[in-house]
Amino acid sequence: MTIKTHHKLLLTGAAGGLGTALRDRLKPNCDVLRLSDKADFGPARAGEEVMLADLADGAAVNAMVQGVDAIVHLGGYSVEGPFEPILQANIIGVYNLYEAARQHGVKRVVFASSNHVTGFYRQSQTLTADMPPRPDGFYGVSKAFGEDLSRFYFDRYGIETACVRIGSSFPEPRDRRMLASWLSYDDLHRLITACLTTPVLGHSIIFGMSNNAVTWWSNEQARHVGYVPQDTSDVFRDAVYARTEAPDLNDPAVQFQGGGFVKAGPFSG
Ligand code: NAI
Ligand code: 15L
Repeated sequence: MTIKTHHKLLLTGAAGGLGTALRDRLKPNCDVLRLSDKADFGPARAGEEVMLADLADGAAVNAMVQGVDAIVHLGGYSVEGPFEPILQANIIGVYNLYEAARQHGVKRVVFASSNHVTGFYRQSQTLTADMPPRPDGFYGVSKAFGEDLSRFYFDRYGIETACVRIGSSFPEPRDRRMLASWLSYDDLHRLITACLTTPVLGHSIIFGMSNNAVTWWSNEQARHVGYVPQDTSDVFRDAVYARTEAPDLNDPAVQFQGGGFVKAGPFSG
């Protein structure tokens, strides 16, 4: 299967954890990989361009998007926290990105949404993509906004988006919760590749998880994307159980899918 379907691909959030993991993995997906972040991460390597931009700066985002064929949008405030920086990066930032995409005719986006859009569902529930959001904080609300905004830009302007509700994408699951939510870096790349290459993407919500035995999510409604995970958290299960305490079933972080995010804050004044 050829995965090079785009000439120039933009990766935002390139200085972050997932951006760093995807930088080399995404090279075969394109001729030129344009990398962006607000933080400096050094010079471009072969086959790359670097354009620093703050997502809250509309003019900078417009320049960042000009000339690319598709966007993998990872940039943003990535945890629960105070509203103001989340507003700037994840709400104004995603608006700036879609406005730039519209103006420059970019037709496909992979948007890093989050499991925290639905963090206030219980760990005993299995979710499908058509269930209503139940965000577990300002961060989850901001990702739900990104999902809604991208749906509007699809319905109105035909910009296709995969909203990937990433679970927990780290080298290994860090705790028992992540045995359900874990997404390996290689599976994340497989998922993004599927979103970039599938002939018709539409506006799709996809749960970003590996092939874990314990799961809270169903991707039955995203079969057209053709994502087939190859990794599983199961190989880490014994080690995670050995180094972690038995869960307190009265703890909201254990009851709800969002884990500790459901009890973070308050962050106001
Ligand atoms: P990260 O925090 O390591 O990276 C985010 C990057 O975005 C950083 O390099 C940061 O400098 C950049 N950024 C923040 N505000 C910005 C702004 N205003 N303008 C430009 N760049 C800005 O996060 P990570 O783990 O790499 O996540 C990447 C994306 O995936 C984020 O959008 C996050 O919300 C999402 N995600 C990640 C999950 C994970 O398990 N790693 C789970 C669910 C969602
Ligand atoms: C997220 O959305 C965060 O970006 C990441 O750092 C993890 O906290 C992840 O969710 C998770 O729920 O484990």
